[in-house]
Amino acid sequence: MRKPSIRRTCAALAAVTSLALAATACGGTTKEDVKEEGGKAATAGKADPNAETKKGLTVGFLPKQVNNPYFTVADKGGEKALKELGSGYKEVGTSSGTDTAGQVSYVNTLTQQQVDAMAVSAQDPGALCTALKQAMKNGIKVVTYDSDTNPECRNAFISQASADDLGRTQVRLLAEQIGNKGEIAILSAAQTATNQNAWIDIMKDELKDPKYKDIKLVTVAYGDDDAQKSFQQTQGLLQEHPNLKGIISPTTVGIKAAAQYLSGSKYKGKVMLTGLGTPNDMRKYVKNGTVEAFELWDPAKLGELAARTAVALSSGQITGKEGETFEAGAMGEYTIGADGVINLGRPTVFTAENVDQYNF
Ligand code: RAM
Repeated sequence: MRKPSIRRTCAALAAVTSLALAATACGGTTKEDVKEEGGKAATAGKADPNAETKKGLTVGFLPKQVNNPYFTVADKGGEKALKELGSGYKEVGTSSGTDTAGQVSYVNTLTQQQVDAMAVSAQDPGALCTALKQAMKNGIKVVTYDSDTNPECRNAFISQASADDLGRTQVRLLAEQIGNKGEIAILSAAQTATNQNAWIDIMKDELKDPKYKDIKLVTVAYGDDDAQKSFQQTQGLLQEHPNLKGIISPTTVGIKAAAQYLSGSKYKGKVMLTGLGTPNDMRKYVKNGTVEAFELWDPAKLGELAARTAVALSSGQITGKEGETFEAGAMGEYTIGADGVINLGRPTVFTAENVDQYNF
């Protein structure tokens, strides 16, 4: 993938924005110095946990994909929290989950608009880095949520749950459903997605455990978080692997499309499906016997934590360094972990017994 050079991006920035901002973004005087520390971007200066929470800030949300119901819920959580905190919210983004160039240009737009902070879910770990570093040079706080960039390209990452936990639990769920035996496949999102790739690496590691010696991962397919492509990929998986016993789809778009395909096919209830889905999308497939169990975190809480972290960073209460703590309203206190990662909590497993208790 072609990454924009600093010169090209700066020339583009100068062409569309005020000269002062372009000069700042391209190496002129900056509001604050950003230095790399411990593999992540941390702003110079010390955190003041007692600093007043600033009001009237603008936080821009840039999800992986705007028309994805998962991000609609997540970003609404961010909007609600910002309202409570007396700050403003805006959302920009691409409708395709594989439009990294589009994401780069939205980062630049938010920088030009001089937002105070941005919350970004990255389609690719490296592609946004130049643009995000320019944003930080302009004093804009950058948090990633859901899908990270390289750590030095943001101040903090709001992780939905530990990647380790998510990768291993999805394998355990499927292994149980297929009696620890048979061929399995993974139906992922975009091939570059940081979050899915992190989970898939852990799944492969989990599968090395001798207790899974009779399970064989035959392939990883990519549906790009596009419903139609994910549906077709599921169909293809079953045609190419007639002995397939189960599919893990760690994406809300993928698991829904796979469930839709299985539920209308002869494989319903025979080929097991698990992964990450929303209760609202999956309810009918759990009830009609296509799916036994799947998992997810509360996306609204993820968006809320991203917003609250962005405001805490902008208020100087935290800088993104490991060990700093901050109050996230009713969500309680959070501590920043290694590499600026903040974990939301543990995922919930949904089955026919509890799926009706959730509405997202
Ligand atoms: C999709 C996206 C998102 C992921 C969820 C589980 O909506 O790929 O990044 O976290 O699924």
